[in-house]
Amino acid sequence: MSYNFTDFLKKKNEKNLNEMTNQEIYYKLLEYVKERADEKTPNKSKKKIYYISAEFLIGKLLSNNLINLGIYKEVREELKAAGKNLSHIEEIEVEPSLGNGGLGRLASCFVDSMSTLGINGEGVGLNYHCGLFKQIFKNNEQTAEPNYWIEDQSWLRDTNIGYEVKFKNFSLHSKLKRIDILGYEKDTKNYLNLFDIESIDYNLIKNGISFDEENIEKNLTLFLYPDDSTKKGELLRIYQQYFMVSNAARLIIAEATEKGSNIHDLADYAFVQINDTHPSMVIPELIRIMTEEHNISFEEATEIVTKMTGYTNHTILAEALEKWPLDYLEEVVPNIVEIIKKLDKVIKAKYSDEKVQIIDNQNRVHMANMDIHFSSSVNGVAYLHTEILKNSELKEFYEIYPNKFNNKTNGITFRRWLESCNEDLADYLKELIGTGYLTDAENLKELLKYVDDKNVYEKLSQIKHENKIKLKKYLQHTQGIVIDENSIIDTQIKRFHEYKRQQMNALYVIKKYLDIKNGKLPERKITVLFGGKAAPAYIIAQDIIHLILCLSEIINNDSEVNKYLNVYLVENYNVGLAEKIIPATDISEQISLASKEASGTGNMKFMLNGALTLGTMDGANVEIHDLVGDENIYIFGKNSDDIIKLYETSGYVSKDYYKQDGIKEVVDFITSDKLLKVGNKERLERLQNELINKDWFMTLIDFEDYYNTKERMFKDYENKDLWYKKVINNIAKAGFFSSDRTIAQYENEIWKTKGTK
Ligand code: 26V
Repeated sequence: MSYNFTDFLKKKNEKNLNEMTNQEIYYKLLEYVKERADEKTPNKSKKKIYYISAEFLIGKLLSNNLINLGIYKEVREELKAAGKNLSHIEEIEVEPSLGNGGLGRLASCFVDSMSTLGINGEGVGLNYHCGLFKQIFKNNEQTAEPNYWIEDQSWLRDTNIGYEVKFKNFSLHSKLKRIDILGYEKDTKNYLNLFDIESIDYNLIKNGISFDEENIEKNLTLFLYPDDSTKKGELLRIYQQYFMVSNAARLIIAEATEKGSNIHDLADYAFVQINDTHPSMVIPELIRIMTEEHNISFEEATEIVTKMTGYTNHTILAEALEKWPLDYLEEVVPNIVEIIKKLDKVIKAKYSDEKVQIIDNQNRVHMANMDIHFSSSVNGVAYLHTEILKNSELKEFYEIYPNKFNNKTNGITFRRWLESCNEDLADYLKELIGTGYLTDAENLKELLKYVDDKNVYEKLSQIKHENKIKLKKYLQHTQGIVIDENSIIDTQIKRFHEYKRQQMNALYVIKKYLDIKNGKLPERKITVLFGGKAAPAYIIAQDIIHLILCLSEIINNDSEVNKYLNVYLVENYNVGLAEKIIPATDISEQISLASKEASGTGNMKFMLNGALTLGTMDGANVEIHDLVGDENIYIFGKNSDDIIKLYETSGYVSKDYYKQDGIKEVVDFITSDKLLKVGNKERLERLQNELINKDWFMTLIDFEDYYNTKERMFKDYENKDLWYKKVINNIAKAGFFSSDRTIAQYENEIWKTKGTK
């Protein structure tokens, strides 16, 4: 029997709502949602999916869970009647920080979609106590603090499931914690399984996020991805990864055995999706357990494991593909090393090509290579990305295994990235086209019938304006940033990386600043928003952050300029901030160097929320372009074929571009007196030098085209009818990017769990 929140409080003999603080209400809502979730039964099928991932960037869960339970508006009304505001209560929730960026957010969208589609599929990962660092700006630089997100009461549920994990010199006992993953209006649910240890010791943390990296028994799940620029950091990461997959393997075998598996038939009971190479050791670990504990031959175990695993590649950057030194693995998990060596021997006997070997001639283990040989599916995350894997990065593998390679273009959950984050737009869409798009996103296409309707343009522009006001209030209250709701909002939010080219956007800001100083004024004020963290060991990315913070200081305080241009880098960008910034944005910056961004998923979120894309032909931008057509997207820059050729021929010389008119003065400004006055000389000089003399990610090659295309965008923005016609086209075509579509493809083409009994 369904009962509302007030009934729940009565049953528990709680105070009346109007006597409770927001904090108390939040905790009671947490209990209430958990109790309602208990009414749901687990998804069932003989075969179960284990989506193993080192990251799940789940975001806050309260409003999403209320939406999925179908009671968001009901609860809000109950609170309102008692004089309480649900959005204030949502603010109290601390956001878990179990991911870096796109990879972890994707995993979270996927577990939502698996539940919504009624697929028996769960996430498996680690419960990092301090997660990814909290970013704090001091003196125009990024500093890092631990993010203590776990409170006494949280979405985590304790279980009595735990396993012994053996390392070379000691063992650790794990403890499984779970978070309910409720499908959208479903009677069933799945779990996100997060393994942890009980002996975590916060006292190991010293200054900022530095900590005793050697005390594995007390630090294993303390932080997400510690610094891997040092040996100690790399070893800790190997400990984490093995701990994650060893537990996953135990869980898989326990659940399959419970259902009647004799392990020889394990592939009928389980399929493991390996999210990037972080969980790759699950392959040798499963083989080890089968051979050592279940009396299965190495050959048979290898065959079973190959059948029951699939590998997803999320990056083309060679430096980001994990290669663990064999002696590091020896130091941590010697039992696995024996299996990896055997697998390597199998491959060396078959293939002489050095590029496809698991262990290279420097004794490093190429985790992706092991995955490709010993899993049954290899997928990229957008059309272009998969093509580049097949034809260039992983060409030698594609020649051996043409049938293993497949594409699964990423997606996003519309429950969070529309229903929850942009309620006004979602309500308006329902008014126009009904609720069908909630369960079949392709129904958004029905919007096309309004493509010439000026009343719709007007309403969409009002909603955008309201969202800008909401963002303004939020940023003013939380960060002391006051944006102008009448300005055009131009946003780049994502991890800081040279290939994503935030530095190109910063150069644009400099040029605009110089334009304004020279009397060339924009028609409307422009607000450039940045958000993102940089890996603490990634110096150039820190320098780019520094440049942007310095530019904000100069520009926002210059009364001649700040009427026309504002620049802000929001602090500690996370899922919650994305949910507020995206609905308020007009221009979505997706400006990576073509061929380098595997997919991007922010691009999809912006499109769905009525922003237009300014982008290169990279990642999923290519598919956005295909769907909306040339006239509804602003594409600039060199294409991926040209860029790949330039790398092959070492044909890019940044200095040649630097010397051009219009670029030199912009790059020179980085070390101008104005900037040096507010900035750090060493950082600014290093960044400028990098741009002039190296520029590995070719910032300058696309600068002119970028500038001109952005100018064209600003001009088009002034023509409301033209702009909003494009906006409608974008929203209407966004259905393809629902993660429900992506997950349905994984299910139909790889996993095939449905109907297994
Ligand atoms: C890892 C590293 C490790 C150290 C060196 C620098 C570096 C740079 C990139 C990475 C990538 C990690 C994997 C990742 O997050 N990939 C992202 O996955 C998203 C979901 O598929 C996708 O949308 C993004 O394009 C892709 O960058």
